[in-house]
Amino acid sequence: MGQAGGAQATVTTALTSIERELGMSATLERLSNAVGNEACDELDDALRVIQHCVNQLTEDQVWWRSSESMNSVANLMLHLCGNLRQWIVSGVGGAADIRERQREFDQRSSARKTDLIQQIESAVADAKMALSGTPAEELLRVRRIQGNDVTGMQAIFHAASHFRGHTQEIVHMTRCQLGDFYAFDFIPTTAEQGAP
Ligand code: NI
Repeated sequence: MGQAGGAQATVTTALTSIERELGMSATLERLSNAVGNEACDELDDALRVIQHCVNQLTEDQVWWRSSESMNSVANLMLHLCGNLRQWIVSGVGGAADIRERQREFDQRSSARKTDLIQQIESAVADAKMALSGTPAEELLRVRRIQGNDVTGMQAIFHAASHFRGHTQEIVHMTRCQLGDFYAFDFIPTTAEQGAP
């Protein structure tokens, strides 16, 4: 191979490496989009379950608590709004952090179901906006949230699992209050789904 051939080989190697890098960045973009989309789907599904519960409860039952030191379903909804706005809308999306955490637990019977649902729908919508199109480097960048140094990825895992955890608590409180009148969200109908 002469000099020209050597130069050609160098160009080919450089092109291959650029193609590889482009391929890698495309994969990273697909991966970071997938993380954001999965988090959005998880929030949407948990929100749907919360709505399913609240729709079955009366205005009083939404504010019921087993003792003064325990949270009502309404307080948990306000708490989820605060957490989601702090960890995702602010922590990932970059909005100002204006959370006043204690107010989430201190509030008493001043908001109606429709207002509570509207607040949590709005928090989820804003979180989904912050999660859409988050680049891979933002998922890896460390930022400070609620006194914790966390990557964007850790913030998303925290907020999504926190949201789902309290959602299940809301399901439990709804079932405790309604007993046999609770309408299940999911009833398996096929053997594959676990039907008896
Ligand atoms: Ni919590």
